[in-house]
Amino acid sequence: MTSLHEHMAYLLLGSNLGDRGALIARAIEALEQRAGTVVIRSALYETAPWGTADQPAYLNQAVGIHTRLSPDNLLTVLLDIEAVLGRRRLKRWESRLIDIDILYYDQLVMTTERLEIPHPRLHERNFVLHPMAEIAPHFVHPVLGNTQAALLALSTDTSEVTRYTPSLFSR
Ligand code: A4P
Ligand code: MG
Repeated sequence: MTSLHEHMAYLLLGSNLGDRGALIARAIEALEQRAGTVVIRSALYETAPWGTADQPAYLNQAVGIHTRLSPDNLLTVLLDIEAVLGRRRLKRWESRLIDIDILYYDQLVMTTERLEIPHPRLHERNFVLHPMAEIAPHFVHPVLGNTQAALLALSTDTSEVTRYTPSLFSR
């Protein structure tokens, strides 16, 4: 289940429905309680929907955590946090209010039916590369061999990503 050693995992949080900033904040609190210690977090970014145009804008945030959970157990915890937050808020919506993806887990490369690490599409997505280049510019992608800063510089994604400043009232 859990290992003796701590691992470094990078996660991406995203929300495009409901009170996006509050959902991401609550997901990070849940991560602290159930997955490990959040050791670094990016700014919040407001990002154009990638893949489908007719969706509201996302907020995305990347975090680095120290965890003793295996990748598989970490995923189980993330899916449960998604379910708890989604269910509690707006159960009538079909879309998920909160998405938590595993981007990296140490320098691990794995593919199972349930889990692919590194996340297979991360290098094509400015909404991942901007926050990752902010918090871990020198971290090397274990398959592509590029740093996060280099992946961002090489990205051909044209979708818009801007730093998001929540209003003082919603902090
Ligand atoms: N899974 C496999 N690998 C992983 C991983 N590394 N991390 C499996 C997390 N999960 C992983 O996930 C479906 C299953 O993927 C999980 O149960 C797990 O077994 P999901 O999050 O329910 O699927 P999804 O998100 O609907 O589909 P997909 O194709 O994974 O979508 P993405 O890639 O997650 O993209 N635009 C902006 N601007 N910001 C966003 O955050 N997100 C998406 C979703 C699309 N466009 C976006 C954003
Ligand atoms: Mg996901």
